Amino acid sequence: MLHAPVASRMRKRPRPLEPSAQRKGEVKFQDVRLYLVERKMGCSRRSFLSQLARSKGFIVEDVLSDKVTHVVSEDNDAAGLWAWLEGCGLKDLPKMQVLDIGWFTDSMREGKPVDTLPRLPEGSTPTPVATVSQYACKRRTTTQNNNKIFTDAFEVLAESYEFNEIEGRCLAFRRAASVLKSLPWAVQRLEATQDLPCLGGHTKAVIQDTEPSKLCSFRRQRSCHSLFTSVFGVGVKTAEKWYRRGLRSFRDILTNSHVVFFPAGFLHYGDISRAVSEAEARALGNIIDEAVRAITPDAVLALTGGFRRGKEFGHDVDYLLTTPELGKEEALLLSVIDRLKHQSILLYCDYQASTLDMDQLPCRRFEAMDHFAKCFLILRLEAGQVEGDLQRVEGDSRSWRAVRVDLVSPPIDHYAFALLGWSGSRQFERDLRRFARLERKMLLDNHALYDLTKKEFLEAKTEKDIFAHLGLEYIEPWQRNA
Ligand code: DCT
Ligand code: MG
Repeated sequence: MLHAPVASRMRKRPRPLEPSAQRKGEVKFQDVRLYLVERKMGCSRRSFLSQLARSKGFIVEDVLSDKVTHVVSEDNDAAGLWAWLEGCGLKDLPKMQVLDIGWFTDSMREGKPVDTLPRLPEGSTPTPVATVSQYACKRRTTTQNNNKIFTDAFEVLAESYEFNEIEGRCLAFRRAASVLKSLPWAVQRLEATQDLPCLGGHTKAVIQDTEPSKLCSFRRQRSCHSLFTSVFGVGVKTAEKWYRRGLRSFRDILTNSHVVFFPAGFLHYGDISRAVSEAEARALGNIIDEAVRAITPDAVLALTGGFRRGKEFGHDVDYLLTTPELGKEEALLLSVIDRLKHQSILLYCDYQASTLDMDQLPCRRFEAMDHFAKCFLILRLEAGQVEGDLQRVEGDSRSWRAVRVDLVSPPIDHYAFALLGWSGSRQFERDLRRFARLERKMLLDNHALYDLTKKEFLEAKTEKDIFAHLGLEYIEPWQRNA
């Protein structure tokens, strides 16, 4: 990522490349003229990369002039790089693409210039930052993340703080990541983040100064943490306990005599730790739909979770299931489980009966599970049922894989709240609840919306009704990837 050199040191003139290395390849891209910044990249790497680009049909300029269309730099901090570029006396700088080495390597791999992210114009930002809300539920966030390089770093740190129970910092990095995910442009200079909400000193320091080495130990801890929690049934606490005991791998756990807890997830670990594709989710939807229709033809079955938000991959498939007739939903869920069992595709089932009690509502703890009847399943999915191929590791010759499925059964009068809650993302939900509480004096959860001023529950048949009660513009599910 980006380091902080002294801008003045960058004023050094780039050493010209060996003329003999020039113009050997045939030019394929007349409109693209690259310039590689030597600073940090070094002379020999610059020379090597220039030859590579030329062999792939790119024009590479040795000298930075107004002819250049794409400036590529490696490991330079944005602020220093821009200060240097501004000092080069270029007329056409505003038109140039100023890009990180990632764009260059992607382009070399594809053998053509890959699309660039929207460029951040000098001194201004394409979306007025003043209009970016501190609440994710007032932002529209699609699955296209223009700032992955930063949001990944923030999420590594957030998980690390969560792991170490430093809640405030964890939340701060989550919120900052969520703000950057919503931007339709890529942050290329720290100054561009100046007026954005939720970006405090710590997060800005990461943007300015993230060095791979700093993230290394966090990553190591995180990789164990998510390795353990990826086992279905292992919560954060257990993962943490194992990590603190010095356990770093599954072999460590399986051979450690102190570990008595042996969750069901190990049964199909290889399969359920692998992402589920959209095609696989669709195939499972068909299977569940068929089972549901055979029992209750007019039942309501809805896809929720990440796939409803348009994600291409997820860790599980989430469905809501209910009946138009109030009070029949729990029996339907049990019958569906039975049917899946008879079809021999039920590999694992953890059923939780409803504990819904209106007197206990509204619940103030979001991270706690809701009270609806639900089951956490592992289902067997046959390759023949999926359009395309199954997600599997190379060399796996089985004709099926195991997939995690959550089926949640709210009564129809709570359906809209359950749909909104289970559609996520988690950050979107957290901010909806925070917004409701702080801005509207209302309590929202997966079951209901309670108006603290009027001291009454507000009814809703659809998600739109809930947004309307909250006085929020409706946000489509595919815009909730906060
Ligand atoms: N949820 C909830 N209450 C919880 C946990 C989660 O209401 N205690 C909501 C938030 C997201 C949704 O349920 C689905 O959860 P996941 O499957 O964990 O998230 P996802 O967005 O579907 O992500 P993935 O694609 O990884 O499955
Ligand atoms: Mg999910």
